Amino acid sequence: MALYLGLDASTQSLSAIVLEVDGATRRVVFERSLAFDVVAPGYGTRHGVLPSDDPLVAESSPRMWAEALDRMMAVVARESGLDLSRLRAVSGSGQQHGSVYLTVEGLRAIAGLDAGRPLVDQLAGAFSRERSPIWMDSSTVAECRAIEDAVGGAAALARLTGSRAFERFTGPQIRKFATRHPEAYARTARIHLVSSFLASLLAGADTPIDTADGAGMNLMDLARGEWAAAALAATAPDLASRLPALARPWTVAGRLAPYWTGRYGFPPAKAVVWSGDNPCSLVGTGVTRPGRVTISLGTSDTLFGYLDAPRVDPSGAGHVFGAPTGEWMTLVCFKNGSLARERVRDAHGLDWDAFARALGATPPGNGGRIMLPWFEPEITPPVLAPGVRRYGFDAADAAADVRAVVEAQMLAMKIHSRWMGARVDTIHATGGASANRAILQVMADVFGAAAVPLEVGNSACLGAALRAYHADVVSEGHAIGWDEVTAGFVEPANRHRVAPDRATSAVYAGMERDYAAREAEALREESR
Ligand code: XUL
Repeated sequence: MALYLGLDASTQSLSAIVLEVDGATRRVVFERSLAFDVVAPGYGTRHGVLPSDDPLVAESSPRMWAEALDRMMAVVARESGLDLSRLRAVSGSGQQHGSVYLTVEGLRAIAGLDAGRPLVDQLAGAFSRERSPIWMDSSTVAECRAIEDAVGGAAALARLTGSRAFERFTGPQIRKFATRHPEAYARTARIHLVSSFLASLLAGADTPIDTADGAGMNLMDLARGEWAAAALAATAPDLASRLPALARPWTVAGRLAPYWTGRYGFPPAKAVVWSGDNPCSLVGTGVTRPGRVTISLGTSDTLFGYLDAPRVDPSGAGHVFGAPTGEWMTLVCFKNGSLARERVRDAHGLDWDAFARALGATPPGNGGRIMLPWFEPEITPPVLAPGVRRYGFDAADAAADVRAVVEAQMLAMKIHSRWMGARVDTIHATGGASANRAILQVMADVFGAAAVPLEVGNSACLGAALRAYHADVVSEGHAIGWDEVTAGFVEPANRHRVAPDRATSAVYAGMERDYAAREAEALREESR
């Protein structure tokens, strides 16, 4: 019986899932989550993000991520009760786009970790930048334009890398760092993604970026899976020498380093390259062929699907990333996801049950009341000056507010995913809020498609563990299809399936036009 460990470094927490695979017997045997704010309060993050005076800046601490990884490995070793000698491979999932800046000393420290001392104590002088920019950052508008101009425009950059320049993508963030802090950039020996940084700590070596997460940088040639020289030149001087190699998502980068075997008794299991949380979620929700779409309701809300060719979004709103299967995936990301739902819940002193009851007590369509839920700067559509707009009601009306935020999120997802051209009959729903049936009903009605939650809630972490399993089998020289990899793990919880209501879907079809019109009007005002 083999064990596989998947880790997930998301915005707010570090999670672990261990799978047991024995022929057709497959089950999750361990699951745990550690919230950064709770287990590492000394770093001062709120919901995993460091405080900042500038609302456009969002950063976190790479040191905190390393400490949380160390804590989680201790928990898996000491509290899971599993016979870890059966652990064959480990992989992981990281919040996308965020970057980690290492010095030469940092690379040396990673290669020589001492099992006798805590990991984080060995990272003194390891970073040329103590605060890592993360996906919630929108402070690089000027850098985005400069990069697009240098490669021949937004459409040219999208054709090359899969996306026009986006503020949170790694390339624009690197450009900002290199131009504003040239001395610190000069001291930077390696720039990793969150995923490849944590993978490097596990392997005790400088580990490649996988081509799925690499596509979220505005730096990779999407079709070839190689660094795109024109994009690198448009971003920062001598960037090629500062980036790790790119590798296919099932690459075994090495073995768990002596730090993990010596300190916690792990076996030298295969250390598989990590990937981004959305690519991992693609696998963890079983969307490994066309015709299925996932909506993930996490810190960000994302909608994604599988693609068998690298077609890009002509409207410029969406992205195309690599998929862990070696093909591609489409994605649209909304920053005002769970934090917006929580803001409304908290503003009215509700818990999630009361939130669901408020949804149930209000009519679909909300009697024409509409909200644009831009509590934070928004990614889709791009909104830099946050501000919630309410039409036909005010913030004091709790029930209307609850329905308005959920309807707005679902309508925006429907409108901004049209370019994917996906015929949706079933939506696989994942993330914390997918357990809320009232929210799933709005999703089903807006899309006119059934919404089904999955048995395992943390699909990114599950996907990471499944990728460890896949890489282990492939590295032994055996072929294995993705349906076989995911069988028994990504089953939709059909007893919780929510069917769309035809009459309600008709109400939302009309409302879609009104919502799009309100959104367009607000964007015009913002650009004035
Ligand atoms: C995707 C994105 C977010 C982060 C969240 O493009 O920015 O979904 O990956 O962790």
